[in-house]
This record gives sequence, C-alpha cells and structure tokens, in this order.
Amino acid sequence: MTDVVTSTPEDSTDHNGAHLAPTGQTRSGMTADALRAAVSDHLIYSIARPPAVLTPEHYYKALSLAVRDRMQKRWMATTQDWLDLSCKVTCYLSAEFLMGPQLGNNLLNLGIEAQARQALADLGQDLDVILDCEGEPGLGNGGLGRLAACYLDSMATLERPSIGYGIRYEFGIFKQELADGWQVEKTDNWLVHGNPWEIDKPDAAYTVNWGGHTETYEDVTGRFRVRWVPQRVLKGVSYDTPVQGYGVNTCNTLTLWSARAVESFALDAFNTGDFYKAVDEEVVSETVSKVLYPNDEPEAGKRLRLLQQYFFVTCSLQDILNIHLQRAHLPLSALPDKWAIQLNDTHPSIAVAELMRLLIDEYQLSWDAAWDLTVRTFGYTNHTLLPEALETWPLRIFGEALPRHLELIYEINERFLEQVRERFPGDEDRVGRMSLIGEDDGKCVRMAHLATVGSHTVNGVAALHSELLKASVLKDFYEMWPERFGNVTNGVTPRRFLALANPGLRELLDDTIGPGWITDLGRLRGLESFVDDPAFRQRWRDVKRANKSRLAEYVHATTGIELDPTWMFDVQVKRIHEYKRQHLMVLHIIALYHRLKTNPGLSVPPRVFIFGGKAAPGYFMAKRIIRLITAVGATVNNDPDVNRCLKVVFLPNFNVKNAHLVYPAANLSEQISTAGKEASGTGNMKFMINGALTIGTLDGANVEIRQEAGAENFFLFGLTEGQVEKVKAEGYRPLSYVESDPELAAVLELIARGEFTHGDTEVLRPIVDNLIHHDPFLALADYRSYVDCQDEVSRAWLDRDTWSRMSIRNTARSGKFSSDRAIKEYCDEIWGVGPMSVDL
Ligand code: 26Q
Repeated sequence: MTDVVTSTPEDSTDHNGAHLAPTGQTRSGMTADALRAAVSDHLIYSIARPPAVLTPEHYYKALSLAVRDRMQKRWMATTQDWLDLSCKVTCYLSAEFLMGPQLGNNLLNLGIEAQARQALADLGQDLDVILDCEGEPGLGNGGLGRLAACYLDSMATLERPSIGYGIRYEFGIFKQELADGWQVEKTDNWLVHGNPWEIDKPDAAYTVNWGGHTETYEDVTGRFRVRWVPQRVLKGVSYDTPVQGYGVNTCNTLTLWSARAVESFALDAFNTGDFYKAVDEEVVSETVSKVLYPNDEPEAGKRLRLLQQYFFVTCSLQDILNIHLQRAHLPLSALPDKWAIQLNDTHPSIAVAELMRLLIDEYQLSWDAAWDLTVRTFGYTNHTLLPEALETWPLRIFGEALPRHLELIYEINERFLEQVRERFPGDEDRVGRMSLIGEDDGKCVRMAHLATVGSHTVNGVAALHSELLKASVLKDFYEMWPERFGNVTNGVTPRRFLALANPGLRELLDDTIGPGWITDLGRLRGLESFVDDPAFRQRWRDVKRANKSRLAEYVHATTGIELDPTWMFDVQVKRIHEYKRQHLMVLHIIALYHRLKTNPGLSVPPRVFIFGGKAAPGYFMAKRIIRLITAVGATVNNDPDVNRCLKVVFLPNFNVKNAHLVYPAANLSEQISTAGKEASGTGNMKFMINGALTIGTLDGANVEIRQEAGAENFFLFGLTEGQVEKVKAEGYRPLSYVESDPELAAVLELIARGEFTHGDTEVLRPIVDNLIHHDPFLALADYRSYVDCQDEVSRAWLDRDTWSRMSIRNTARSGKFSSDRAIKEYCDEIWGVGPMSVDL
C-alpha cells in the first residue's frame, strides 16, 4: 500500500494541545501522528463537542470518520476504474447483508491497527474500549446474510469489481433478551446513534411503481406495447458503504436502498389542501424499508415483504442500466459481457421479470433479445431444500402488486413449458411439476422455478446440497439443463473470523508460518509440521485458554454465570430451528444429569454447554426449545451434584459482534442437523478455522469439513441423508426408540414430569409430545448414536495432547473454507470476472 505520510509538519495544535497534521494528511495520512491529528480534527469539526464532555462514543465516531476518510481515495479510484465498464462487474443481489462491526475490520484491511492504537493512546484512549462502542447493523437473519458480507470482503480482497445491492432496513433483526427463561424481542433501532460508514446519495434515486393495472397500446411504429399504470409510486435513495479489501487499493461498494415518498406525489395532496394525506403518504412509502423480516414469519405482512423485494431489485437494476447506458455508453447487447448479477436465494428473483420488463417496455427490445440477455446475466444460488422454505407467492397478491410482472411470468412460463413439451413429449406430469405457476396450495408463483429458468447457472452451497438439489427440488430442471447446475461450497472470511476475532491465534500463526495465511488460507497446512512440537502445542493451548477466559468474562457480565476456562467449551450457536436440533444437544445434557443423579460418584469430564441463537418470533416450537435450554440450565447450574462438572449457558442476542468472542473459545463445535437439511452451514467453518473439533452429522459442508480434517479428527454420528429418507419412507415411529432405550425414556420422563420446571408439566409438554409422536427431524432416531459419540468426545478430551493435535490439524486443514476460495470459484465458473488492480 502506498500513500504513507513520512513527516508531520507541525502547523497547528488540537484541543489537547497536540499538533495537527496539515489538512491533506489529516484526511489520508496513515501514520499514528496523522491519525491522531485526524481524530482530533473530527472531534472538533464533525463531532463538535468540547473536550470536557467527550465520551468513548465520540472517539469511536471520530476515529471511524478518520478511517472512512482513509478509504475515500481508494473508493473513488476503484469506482472510477470500473465505471467506464472496461471490465466486468459482479452485482450481488441480496435481501440481507449481515456486515458486523466495521471499524476493526477497516483498520485491519487498511493495515493501520497499530497506528490507530498509538493515535488513541496519545489521546488517552484505549482502542479496545473504542472498538467496543460500535454496535452492528443487524441487516440479516443468519447464515445467508453473513455469507453475503463475507463474499463482499473476499471480492474486494481479490480485487474483483463488485457492488452489493440490498435494503437499508431502518430496523434490523430484533434484539433478543431473556425474561424468565423466555425469548423477548426488542426492536433494533440501529440508526439512532448515526452510522459513520454510509454516505447517502440523495441524487441517486429511482422510481418504484406498485399495484394498478396494465394497458395495451400501439406505439408510433405500429407495434403492440404494454403500459403499466401503477396505483402507487415511491422512490428508492441509495446509501453507499465502502468495502475495503485487505492489503489492496480496491475498495468496493455496498449500496443499500431506502424508501422515500415521491415529492410530486405528496405535493398533489398538498395542492388539494389535504396536508394529512400527504403526511400519510410519507409514512406508507417509508414503511417499505422499515424492518427486516425474520426468516419464519408466515402470512402476516407478506405483501410488504414482496414490495421490499421488488423495491430493492428494481432500484438495483435501474442503477445497473443507468451506469451501463448513461455513463459507459454501451449498447444493451453488451449487458451480459459487462455485468454478472447473482441472486442470493430467491429473495431477489423477481429481478428476472423486472429486467424483462425494463428491456421490453422501457427499452423496446424484442422478447427474444431481452430473454437472451436476461438469462446470460443472472446466476442463482439456492440455500435451502426444505420444501416449506421454498418461496412462493399467492397469485392474487402477486397480480395485485405487480400486474405487469405477472403477465411477463405467464409469457415466460408459456414459452418455457413449450420447450419442456418438446423435450419430453407426452409427459404432462413433468410439465405440471416444472411450471412457474404452482397449484400446490392455491395458485402461486414459484420463485425458485423463476430463478432457475431465468439464470444461466444454478448452484448449491455445499457438495452434498448441490447433489440433493439435482436429485430432489430441481430434479426436473437438472434433467432439462444439466449444464446449468454446479456447486460452490460456502466459505468465510479469515480476516474477520480469524485475524480480527482471534488476535492470539493470529500472532501465533504469524510467528509460526508467517503472515501469508491471511490471503492464502491454504498455507495453514504449514502448521502440520508443528503438531509434534510440545512447545508449540503448549502455545496453542495457551491461546485457546485465553480466548476461553475472554468469553467467560463476557458470559459472566451478561448472564451472571461463572465459567472455568479449564472446562471443555461445547458450543452450538445458530438460529434456533427444529432441523438444527438444539433439542438433541439438550437431550445429551439431560442424559449426563440423569447419570450423575443416579450415580453421584460418577466422574464426568467437566464441560460447559453454550447455546446462542434467535428464534423467529412466530416459531412456536423454536421458542419452547429456548425455554427448554434455559430450564435445564437453571436446574443444572444450581445443583451441586452436577454443577461440579456440568454447566449450561444460553448466551442472549447472538450476533456478529459477540460471535467474535464465541468461535475462538470453542473446543467442540456442534453441527448436528438432520442429514440432508442444512444446506451448508458456515458456523461450522468458523469453528474449524479457530481450532474447534466438530461433532456432526453428514450434512451440508460437514461432509467436506470431515474430508479435509480427516475422519480421525471429526466426531461423526447419525443417519445419512439416504438413511433418513429410508426411515421416513418405511414409516418412522419415534416411540419405538424410546421403548428400546431406557436412558432415552428416562431423559424424556424427566422433562415430562417437570424436573426442570419446578414441577410444571405443561410448559415443555409440546416438545416431549412432538418428539414422541412426530419428531419430524428424527432427533430420537439419532439419539443413541449422538450420545455414544459424545462419550467418545469426553474420552478424547481427557487425553490433552491428542486433543491438541486434533485441534491443530483442524485449523491446519481448514484452508478450503476461506471465502476467497469460494469467490474465486464464482468468478471463474459463474461470473467470468477477473481481477482489476486499482492505482491511486
Ligand atoms: C423468506 C420469506 C419471507 C421472510 C423471510 C424469508 C427468509 C429470510 C432469510 C428465508 C430464509 C432466510 C435465510 C436463510 C439462510 O440463512 N439459509 C442458510 O444459508 C447459509 C448460507 O448459504 C447456509 O450455510 C445455511 O445452511 C442455510 O440455512
């Protein structure tokens, strides 16, 4: 990196009496002196508070603005370089970007952490305290949103020109609190403290139509045309956030759209004197980007969710076409050569119909030309096989909201089904299965079918998932277009999830194998030659121990529970869902509790079971599972017979920020979903990179984690996907597992008789009843295999050196799970986007 300040001419003094650097360096100098001067400058000119009232929050803001200044030249240089579209640009369309705190990451990627630490120390401040002041924009639910954020980091680091397009929700994912052991949701008003990272671009606004009807007319050339007469109009304004690559000048953009009322629309009402109607209009329009939907909110508010999707998609496509035509002056025919647009699941898949509408209705292209460009531009990534999670929209809602798009989808469907009939004559069942219009449960639009038909590639997010996609939900499509289907196994960014989250390990790695791993994670393999070095193993354990103490402090501060960092930290953090089977982990805890109660002398290697994750507010069973965890925790933690070797923690409000404390502190990573249900998982990778061993099923990316780590370094249990399907096909009877396993029967009986709920037999009954009578995710079928495997984990833990070797090998072999590897695959196999280095 260039642009380093070598001297600091002293030409003024700040209000702490220190000298200021000249203005140019105040904005861009990378030395500690320049940063200190910049912070002082922002404290005066941006924060505008006298020294006597300054708080750490003010310093946070001033430092953030100083850091943003330092990205600005890189940002403009990057944007300038691709705006003429001499190269191809990736647009990542995602309803969610779970970015996490930005300050630490930007300091890391700019290479100025030490300088910032020094600068703040000179001002009497501690960088760690300042970093802790930052909240996070919770603009995502979980894995899918965080994946999008990791991918932005990798695209910038790999110098690939790219834009992330999404929604600037005013309220992100709810904040989770616990009251009497139950989840309570609090609104996440993340913007109240301001957001120093974004720059609003009120001049970059696009019109968004909604509702109404269509009309046909003949244009001047006598051609038949369609006009959409909307019922409502609003607009989207953009807020841009810089995405700085690590160690490079490339600084890409995340553009998030915020909804506004259209002035002229409101003015109509003013003119007729109806002031309140105008204000009303404002309220309704701005509702569109108001709140992020949790991933399991059924019917309620569905219409608004569709409007959100259409809102950000049309703004993004209009922006792309604007750059393409107005700035780069390129013909529409060049669209697929200059843009790769990736659909992050079906949430933005209305883009297929919207691009067709823009090309045909606004730019007068023929159907065939428009369709050719559309399919060559889009790629679709699928993130779920769960039938209940596949997005569909009731035809009535869809048609009322987007009448023109429904027409276009009918037309796409008609032409597509004609192709199907040509390929598979006489197979009307297949035609019905593949149709974009479903009859499943009232007529609906099948968004996964729309995305598949409208894209040149379809990929799953782990090898197993991609295979299952071809064999199940998209089987017919695979048979039609096998060449469209591929796999890109997910990855996570080593900058955030290793370097930032685990500074102790970062230092040990730098010392041992050099710093190259941070952009070439495969180099972690170099650790293998230190596995047999006792001094290295001791350092390895010291790092882990320090990370556990750090988490223990946080757990104590947030829950009051005291943890011993010598115990095994056994962790499951992810959204609460039945298929992820948090309750299976609880059954194991209760089995140990039962063993200790019936055999008080029993020696059990001490463990703390740590849970974290949010339940969708409307998901009844997930909320009961949280209640089960907290109930068992309260009993276990307060019973001297068991709390000498068992503890249970539910960490409230799991998010990116506290994830930084969690992954590096784990000894054991729980990845215990029913085989075939977890598309990939990414938490599993974050644990592995940080040296946790995995206990897991053959599901999602676990399969590949085990392949990389070696079977001897992975605790495998449970039915395979094929066995799961077989058991279900033969008529799964969960009760039979209870009947043949006395320990399982005793465990369920303890819950049922109110052992953990002060004798209340009602609270947790739905969980027990559901397990015994339905158990849709086969927790009982896997129970024995899981508990026996956990006993094996306990034995392995007792052999400290063996455990350390396994831990080191897991990190050493985790290179595949870098998002850099994943993004290279997307660039090579799907986008056709190469690197473009940016000169300042
Ligand atoms: C849909 C309709 C209405 C409201 C909300 C939603 C919605 C929102 C978010 C549906 C799903 C999501 C998020 C899904 C998700 O996070 N999936 C996860 O994606 C990860 C990244 O690929 C995978 O690792 C996980 O396996 C997968 O569960």
